[in-house]
Amino acid sequence: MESKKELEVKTGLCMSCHHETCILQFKIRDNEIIDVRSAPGAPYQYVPNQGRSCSKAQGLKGLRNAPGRLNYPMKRVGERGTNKWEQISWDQAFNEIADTLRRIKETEGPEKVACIDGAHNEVWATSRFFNLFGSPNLDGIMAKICKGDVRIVNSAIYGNTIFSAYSEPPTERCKCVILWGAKHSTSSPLRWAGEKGVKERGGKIIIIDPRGTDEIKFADLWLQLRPGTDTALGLGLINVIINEGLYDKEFVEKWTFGFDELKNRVQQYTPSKVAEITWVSKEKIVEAAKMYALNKPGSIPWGTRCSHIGRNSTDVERVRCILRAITGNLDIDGGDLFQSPYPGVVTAQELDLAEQLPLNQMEKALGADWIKLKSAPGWKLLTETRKAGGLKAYPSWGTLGAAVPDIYYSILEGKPYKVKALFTVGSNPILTMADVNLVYKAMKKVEFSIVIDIFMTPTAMLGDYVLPGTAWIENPSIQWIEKTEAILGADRILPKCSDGEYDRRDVYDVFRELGLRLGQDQYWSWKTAEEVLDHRLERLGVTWEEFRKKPWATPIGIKEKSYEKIGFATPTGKVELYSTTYEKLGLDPLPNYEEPPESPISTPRLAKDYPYILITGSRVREYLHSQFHQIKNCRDKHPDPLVEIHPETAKKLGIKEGDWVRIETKRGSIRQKCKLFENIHPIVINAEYGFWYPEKAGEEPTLFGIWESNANVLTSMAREHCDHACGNWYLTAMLCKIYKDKKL
Ligand SMILES: Nc1nc2c(c(=O)[nH]1)N[C@H]1C(S)=C(S)[C@@H](COP(=O)(O)OP(=O)(O)OC[C@H]3O[C@@H](n4cnc5c(=O)[nH]c(N)nc54)[C@H](O)[C@@H]3O)O[C@H]1N2
Ligand SMILES: Nc1nc2c(c(=O)[nH]1)N[C@H]1C(S)=C(S)[C@@H](COP(=O)(O)OP(=O)(O)OC[C@H]3O[C@@H](n4cnc5c(=O)[nH]c(N)nc54)[C@H](O)[C@@H]3O)O[C@H]1N2
Ligand SMILES: [Mo]
Repeated sequence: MESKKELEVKTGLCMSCHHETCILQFKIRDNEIIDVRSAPGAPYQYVPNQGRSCSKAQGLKGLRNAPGRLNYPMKRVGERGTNKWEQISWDQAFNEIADTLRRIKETEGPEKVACIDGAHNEVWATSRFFNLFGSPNLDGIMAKICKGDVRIVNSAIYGNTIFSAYSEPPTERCKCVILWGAKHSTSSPLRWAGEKGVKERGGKIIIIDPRGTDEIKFADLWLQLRPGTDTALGLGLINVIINEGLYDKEFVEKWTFGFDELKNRVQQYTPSKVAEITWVSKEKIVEAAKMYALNKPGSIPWGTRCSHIGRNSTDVERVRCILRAITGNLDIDGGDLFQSPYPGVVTAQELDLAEQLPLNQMEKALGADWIKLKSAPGWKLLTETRKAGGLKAYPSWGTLGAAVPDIYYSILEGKPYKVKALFTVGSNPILTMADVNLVYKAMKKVEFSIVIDIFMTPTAMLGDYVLPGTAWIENPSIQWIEKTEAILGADRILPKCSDGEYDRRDVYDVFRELGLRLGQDQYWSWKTAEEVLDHRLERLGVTWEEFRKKPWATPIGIKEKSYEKIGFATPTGKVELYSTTYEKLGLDPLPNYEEPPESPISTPRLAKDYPYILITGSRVREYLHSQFHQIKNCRDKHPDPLVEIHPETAKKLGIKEGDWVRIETKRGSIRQKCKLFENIHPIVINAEYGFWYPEKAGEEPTLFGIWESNANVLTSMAREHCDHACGNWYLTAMLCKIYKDKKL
């Protein structure tokens, strides 16, 4: 039947990969997206000039009316997890939630309200609310194991964050890229296009990955390391670069602190010792060190996988920081540029009002005693030095927070106090957080639970109030590519509600309404997300209405070597190879290698029963974490969760391609379908993560099949497994066993 409504064409920024910034053109009729492609002429396109877009972008066509979308606020009427709800008005939801929060704040203290935050567009709005409310117990996935840890380590070592932690591809001058725990052909197609360009211009590509992915076809060198041994490898590379005199002497002399101490430390990491630890041959270690040090400028972008290896996670970024600095690749065009504060737009960090959280409340953050770099003690030190260094106050979002494991443990154990109310905003921790058993028990036990999502997820199933959010294509936002001063915008491609149909709200609206009811009136004067954007664009002299019509500003070039003017915003004013900040916090001032919490070496007895090494989380094209599994177009392309197993291993265990395989760790077992894969070490297996079955029953005990194939049944949040500086939990590089599943 021909629709009555006119065809509309809209352009907006895609957020389907978190950090990516493809600009898409949508054709819309009658509030349905009927076509999605890269916007012609836009600076950021999936495959430049071909008009193509990826499977997730295609999946957006079905997002508005997909099965399981939340349309109205709901309040639980049955027991938790029984899937019995009543539809309520937003006013009722806001009033009841605000009353409970007020009571907890007044009788028990604001820190008893906690929040797990995801990667929605308006993360600053949740921070703003919590900072004003007085609770330091806001944290989440992105703040910790997805960039937050990298930002904070960079800040301690450099006083600033490198830019290639974000989605920018390397610039034209780049001659060498190290893809280190990063599979950009899947996770960041934009970056990968730029990285292939480096190769086409005669540059080098080095891959550090236990699996040989599509990227190895382009690689000059592939270091197939044992999972979780990255810090040792990095220290080995530094050893070669220093001992063979391949470092940038002038930069080291003038701009670094602690070179002699570093030199001393890396002496124990000889290529042969590192070869023993990592399984990479010593020849390859030497070759990689030379290739990176001699093909300048070179870039080491961030790769997430190393943030997930548990105790030793953040030292991987520390060795990467040091490598960039001692080779003189820091803040130069073609190397790793710093972000530079651009006065044009009001940043998310300016909006989150970190200064409003009183220090005595900040100090109550759960886990502040053991994640020192990532909580009040580290925040105080870094803020002071950044201010003294002339940079803006340190942003709280992504850099300050509670230890997520402690939020869940606090609910279960009441120590050091009991969290009474828990928000989960734009996150699906039952699928994406480590140790699902723990998260599940805490979500069942917490006194009061509010979930804001766009779908009825397994996590939402355990809420008391479930509030329907707008997806990013239904809410407006800007993203700002700092170094090149490009600003990209994402309009509301579809309305949040229309003609009485649906009643979804932006995350901003929700926290504003709660803020207004809790005495925060003066801080929520912008009535809508659009008014916030007017404010954020004010200094540029454009309104959101004007900006949204051409939602990208042309990049205007690159600025390098900012340190020549302002130095480094660290206590010594230099790149701290030896970190005085770590030292003051009682942490090791130099990076050091620790075995993964579970490995054939650290836990040999466990390895007898669990002889394989499990890695999880390598991205797949059709899904964004736990998202898009209910979107037909994506699910049809990728119907089952897949585990990659080496053919020799599979043969030994009587497993064939397509067989269901049971994967078991000390914490539980799941099943996934075998995909034979040559380019993986025979004792390493790679399990997909984020997989659930939205078509199965939502109520307990099924909970949309979360116990069946969800890799985070296997992972851990035990404190002793978590990173000692930032608290990253343990998602990959652990011991497991595998066997053919008996069930069909
Ligand atoms: N399609 C799609 N794209 C996405 C996402 C998504 O879910 N789907 N998620 C987005 C988000 S939030 C993130 S954080 C990024 C992540 O994207 P990337 O940073 O590219 O990370 P991954 O794809 O998770 O893993 C990269 C590689 O690390 C390897 N690896 C596993 N264990 C180790 C190890 O111990 N050491 C080393 N050196 N390598 C190891 C894996 O084999 C894999 O090839 O992707 C973003 N883009
Ligand atoms: N084992 C293992 N675990 C991992 C990883 C791994 O590699 N291995 N990767 C980790 C990483 S890097 C990341 S970033 C995390 C991701 O962890 P999460 O952020 O929890 O991941 P998502 O599945 O993307 O969940 C987002 C939720 O928000 C909802 N949502 C989407 N858009 C919006 C919106 O605009 N507004 C609102 N209100 N809701 C929205 C979605 O429906 C979905 O339920 O997972 C981490 N967990
Ligand atoms: Mo992430």
